[in-house]
This record gives sequence, C-alpha cells and structure tokens, in this order.
Amino acid sequence: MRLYNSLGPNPRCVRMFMAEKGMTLPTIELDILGAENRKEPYTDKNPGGQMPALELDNGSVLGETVAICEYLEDKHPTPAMVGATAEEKAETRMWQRRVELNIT
Ligand SMILES: N[C@@H](CCC(=O)N[C@@H](CS)C(=O)NCC(=O)O)C(=O)O
Repeated sequence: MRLYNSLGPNPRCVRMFMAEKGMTLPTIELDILGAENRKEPYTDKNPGGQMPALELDNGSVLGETVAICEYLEDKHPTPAMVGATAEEKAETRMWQRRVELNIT
C-alpha cells in the first residue's frame, strides 16, 4: 500500500488516523499548489483528482478520506478508531459527517 499525500485537511486526516494507529506507509508527495494532482499520472489513478488517495497492494486506488480511513480500520482493527460497538461507530460517523459537511 502507498499513500498519495499533500497539503490540506483531508490528507492530514488520514495521516492523523494512521498516527493514532501507529501505522506508517510509503507516501508519494504531490504539489497541489502546482496542480500536480490534476494531471496525469495521478489522474490515471484517481480520476477525481483530489487528495488523498490510497493505492492498494492489488493495484486498485481508493479516493475519499472516509473510505480510506475505514479501509485502514478494517485492515488494522486495533486500536479501534471508529468504535468497537454499533453505538460508538454511529457516534463517530455522526461527528465525522458533521465535520465533513460543515467544516472541511
Ligand atoms: N471528498 C474528498 C475531498 C478531498 C479534498 O477536498 N482534497 C483537497 C485537499 S484537502 C484537494 O485535493 N484539493 C486540491 C484540488 O481539489 O485540486 C475527500 O474526502 O477525500
């Protein structure tokens, strides 16, 4: 796996999530101020052109911060970041959605 990383709150969110889990991944840094994320070869991998993205070992590429974090949670369940029970997971997802809609 490798993380396409850049400036910005969404890549930072994935980095914070990984740090809380004690995970490290190889990263590829893109210059979003120079719009490197809006050109090939990155758009070949993530046609939406936004950051971050996670390239999986099978070659597929995940965009969307929440999808990336939930994938990492499924692959590395401890420590649980989303929650251990249905109630905890629902509360995390509620706050995450509020932050996504109203802040980021
Ligand atoms: N819905 C996307 C939003 C990603 C996003 O807005 N990324 C910003 C950086 S924080 C970005 O790529 N900005 C540069 C651009 O859109 O060209 C996600 O949740 O990952």
